[in-house]
Amino acid sequence: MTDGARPATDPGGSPREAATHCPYCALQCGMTLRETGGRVEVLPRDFPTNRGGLCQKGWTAADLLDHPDRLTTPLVRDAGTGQLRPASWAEAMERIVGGVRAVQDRHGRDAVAVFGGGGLTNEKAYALGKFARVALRTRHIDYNGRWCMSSAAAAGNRAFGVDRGLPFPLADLGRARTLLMVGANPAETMPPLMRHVADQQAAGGTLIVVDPRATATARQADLHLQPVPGTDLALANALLHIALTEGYVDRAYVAERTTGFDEVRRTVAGYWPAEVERLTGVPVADLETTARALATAGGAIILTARGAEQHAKGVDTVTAFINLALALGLPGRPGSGYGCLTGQGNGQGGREHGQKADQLPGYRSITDPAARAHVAGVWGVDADELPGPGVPAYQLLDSLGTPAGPKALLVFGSNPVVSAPRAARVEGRLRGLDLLVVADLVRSETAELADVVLPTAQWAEEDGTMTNLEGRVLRRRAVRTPPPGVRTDLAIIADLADRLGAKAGFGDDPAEVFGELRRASAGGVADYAGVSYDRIEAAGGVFWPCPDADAPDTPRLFADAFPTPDGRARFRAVDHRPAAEEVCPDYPLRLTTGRVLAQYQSGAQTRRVAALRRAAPGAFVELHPDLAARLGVGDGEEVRVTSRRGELRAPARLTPTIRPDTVFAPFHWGGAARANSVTNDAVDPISGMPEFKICAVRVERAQA
Ligand SMILES: Nc1nc2c(c(=O)[nH]1)N[C@H]1C(S)=C(S)[C@@H](COP(=O)(O)OP(=O)(O)OC[C@H]3O[C@@H](n4cnc5c(=O)[nH]c(N)nc54)[C@H](O)[C@@H]3O)O[C@H]1N2
Ligand SMILES: Nc1nc2c(c(=O)[nH]1)N[C@H]1C(S)=C(S)[C@@H](COP(=O)(O)OP(=O)(O)OC[C@H]3O[C@@H](n4cnc5c(=O)[nH]c(N)nc54)[C@H](O)[C@@H]3O)O[C@H]1N2
Ligand code: SF4
Ligand SMILES: [Mo]
Repeated sequence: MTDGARPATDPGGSPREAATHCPYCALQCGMTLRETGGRVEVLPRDFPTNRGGLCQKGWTAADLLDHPDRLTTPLVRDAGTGQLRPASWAEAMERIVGGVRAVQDRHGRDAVAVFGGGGLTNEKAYALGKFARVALRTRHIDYNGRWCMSSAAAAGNRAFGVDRGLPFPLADLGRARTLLMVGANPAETMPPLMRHVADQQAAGGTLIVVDPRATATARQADLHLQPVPGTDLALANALLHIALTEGYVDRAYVAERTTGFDEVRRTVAGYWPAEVERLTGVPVADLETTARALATAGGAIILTARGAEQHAKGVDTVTAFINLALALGLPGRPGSGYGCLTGQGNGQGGREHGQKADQLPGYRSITDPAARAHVAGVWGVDADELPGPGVPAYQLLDSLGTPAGPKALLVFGSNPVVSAPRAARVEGRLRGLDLLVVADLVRSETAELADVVLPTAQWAEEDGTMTNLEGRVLRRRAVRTPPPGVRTDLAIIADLADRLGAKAGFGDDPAEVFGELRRASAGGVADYAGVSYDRIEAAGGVFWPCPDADAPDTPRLFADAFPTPDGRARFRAVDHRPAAEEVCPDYPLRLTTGRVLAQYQSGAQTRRVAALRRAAPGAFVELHPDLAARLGVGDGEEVRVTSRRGELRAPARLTPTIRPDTVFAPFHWGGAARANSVTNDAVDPISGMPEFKICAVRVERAQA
């Protein structure tokens, strides 16, 4: 049996239960799966992040297990008909191995690329990174976390010397006297998280939300700042400007625990609140109230999420909020700090163990000779054989099939045809490949383009670990085995490595792979050496770094020092700059994109769940009624949103909750309603994060 899954119950047999976590977002809500007579039921389970709560997506997660759309056999593209047709595993694997060999013989090793996902377990992310480096021996691997966490990760590393989304347990939110959420809408993206916010407000704390839309989260806030998209950096600098003029800066903390404040002080001196009001649209009085609430309430937490981060200046924007937090002496204080809300189920662990272009397990750098030697030792290969760094996700996808770019791509856990920026261009690149392989549960829009599709197991059918938004390593547990014909990702990777003649061993047992991951991560920043399945089970999760099986784990970072060479956090002066694409007479409006409660990401999974489809049946374009009146658009009428890259069509949804100069579209749908046909592929120069959250568009009635 593969993957440590337990045998399925006999129909009518006694129920089998597994204590596990939701397959979707980084909150990783606790749930119990109960299988009775072949049917799997989701029951909420009390866990410190969700406290017994689940959102609609979690409640319905088991609906995909026996769904008619589920893939249960490999598919290969038929040379005659050009269509995907069922095939045996042997045929599918031979087709892949033959294709990989042909491409590499002709164009070299780097001509094959791998694209991973932040939903993969730690074991799978680790195996995939190892597979690229030692089985394919290509430098080209990156993953969808680049769309998600890369800007906050880069800013965190730069300032603190470590990238753990929340450097404290989520429950600390309940203790924050002031909570500032910038570009985060957890009421829709992580609903049970709002229980901690409710605690915070019930204890007399203040919630301040920064969002161009009055979201469900913003409506719960004591103060909502509604800036022009793409102006958060200036807003943060203005808050620090006010903190300086009002004498709120924690001088002792700055002197003892940080470096580089002088330059930041000089820079923010130029951010006069009145000027920043003109740029952001946020009144000076609200800026002052916010600065005061952060500085004088006796503790504050500042959180960013994708609204602030998915910009071509996302790293600097996060840095501006970190500067503010440091100046107020927040990081490392109980009930205070800066954190970023990680998005995908294993968004945190997925960025630690080697599926990132420049990274080896344990958050090690692939260019560091000592890191290469350590990991090569664990893998039993020569360090000189390991490739160097690849390129970030968009650069990789945009190079596919071009003369210098890879000619083959293997995708595990992403649906870039819907979720990549400037998606029509990416789709074209994928179509130009010699070989596209997609491992998925369903025929996603990306699988539809593949030469080979491999059916993979779902969360309820596999064991492993996930690292949630708090940096807490959790156990995913199988309640049943995969259906006949379906293999786990680990088994697929191991089989491919074997067929490709890899020197290093690849196992399909998650516990064994985790044991190897522990050794590979030992001594790294994200050190898992002291984490074991047993310890996770006994403690209900283990916070990394955890180098020692006999020593405590690390729920809170930075109490005494930062993991930088001198132990101090680093300020860095950053300046506002305009979005990569500004509005102009031809494209006079700003488009921003994001999420709705009942759909997840590219929608490949959740669009197939009937209850979620009923709750959120299709795309829409949010318009302010004043803007709609000017455009002559009625509620529900189809509109066309056009940018320099393409267009999307969807019904207008009129709401006074959005700024009149901005329109919003969710990105969960493909086809004519695909938001990413319109978005800009400008990327942050440091992180490679695309500018999903702002581009210039024109909106008109589709039937005009
Ligand atoms: N229902 C649901 N939940 C999810 C997901 C999902 O797809 N669906 N995905 C998961 C993942 S991977 C992620 S990354 C998280 C994302 O979680 P969030 O970051 O909370 O989600 P988004 O909707 O992308 O963006 C949040 C808000 O940013 C605002 N925004 C847009 N532009 C700007 C701007 O320039 N400045 C500011 N301050 N705000 C702006 C939007 O109006 C939006 O309300 O959600 C996770 N949870
Ligand atoms: N316009 C716009 N675009 C965005 C964003 C935005 O805010 N606006 N947000 C970006 C962000 S933050 C993210 S995270 C990305 C996400 O976008 P994607 O990377 O497309 O994420 P998913 O839709 O979760 O894709 C996961 C795919 O893998 C499959 N899958 C699920 N679990 C597994 C598994 O264990 N193994 C394998 N092999 N397959 C599996 C699913 O069925 C699905 O087809 O989208 C980004 N795109
Ligand atoms: S909030 Fe996230 S982890 Fe919790 S049930 Fe919903 S999707 Fe699942
Ligand atoms: Mo994400």
